[in-house]
Amino acid sequence: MKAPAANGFAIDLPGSLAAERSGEIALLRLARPGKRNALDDAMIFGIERFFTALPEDIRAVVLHGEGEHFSAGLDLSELSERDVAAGIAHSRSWHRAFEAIEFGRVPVVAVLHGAVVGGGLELAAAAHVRVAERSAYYALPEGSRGIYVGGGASVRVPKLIGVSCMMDMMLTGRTYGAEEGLALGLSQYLVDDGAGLAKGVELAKRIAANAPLTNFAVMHALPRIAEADPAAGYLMEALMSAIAQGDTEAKARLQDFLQKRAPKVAHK
Ligand code: 1HE
Repeated sequence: MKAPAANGFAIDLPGSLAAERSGEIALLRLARPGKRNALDDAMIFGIERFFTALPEDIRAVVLHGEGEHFSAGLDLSELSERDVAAGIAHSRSWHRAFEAIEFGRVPVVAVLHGAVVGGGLELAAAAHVRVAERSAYYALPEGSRGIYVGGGASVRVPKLIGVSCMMDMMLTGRTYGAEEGLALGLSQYLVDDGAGLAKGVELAKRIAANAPLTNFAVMHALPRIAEADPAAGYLMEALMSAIAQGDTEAKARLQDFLQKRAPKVAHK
């Protein structure tokens, strides 16, 4: 189904995904509450299409879920028919979709509530900033379902909480609540129930106000530098830094500060 033109997106999305525009911000909603936003193939391919075909004027995205839960993860009803080769292809399709988020064109803020489990946590982990409502809880129940993560969790989740915490979640079925998730690094923000979307949009607007080249560097250079050997990392940082400061937008912003037109840095 094509998203209605009134939304400003000419991207084919299934009925289980809903896109909206708020100025320079795009909102993508998991809209399958009857199945607790379980992620089926149509949603995964829709997510990939959405993030690869975002209009040029969109500068940040907010990803959120409809109903009581962010996402119950993989649609388990699709699992039983797959053989090994199809299983590999399926996992790779999730990798492509979530790469389109993590290494896409603009930063993504995920707003989490209720169950953020299995593939739902893998999806959230591909975003750049996570806001959790108090109802959010995190789990990797793949162990108890007799399967293994396939949407990038082995790579992304240890970067947030470490290998040992992820092992514990998968081996023992341990869950974490929203406050624990904040302390561990699963989310960067914790807000009251019902306040997540407004906070997500507020953060996305701040992100959209950055120079695009800075956002590019944070999304694409920072994670690679952090994984590079230090010598290559320092060199890459120096190059990225020089490229960013050479941009006319950086020069204009620095002049604004020197002419006392720009806000000071304050801690509220
Ligand atoms: C589903 C799914 C699903 C719900 N696939 N249909 N994920 C899990 O192991 C989590 C499984 N889900 C749950 O534990 C619970 O559904 C929730 C805690 C998320 C929500 O509970 P609740 O009481 O609000 O809902 P419900 O009654 O359990 O579910 C409502 C409907 O959604 C029901 O269908 P219905 O036709 O009987 O109404 C459920 O069957 C359906 N539903 N979750 C399919 N996941 C790339 S690899 C990633 C690997 C994984 O993600 S493994 C983790 C899978």
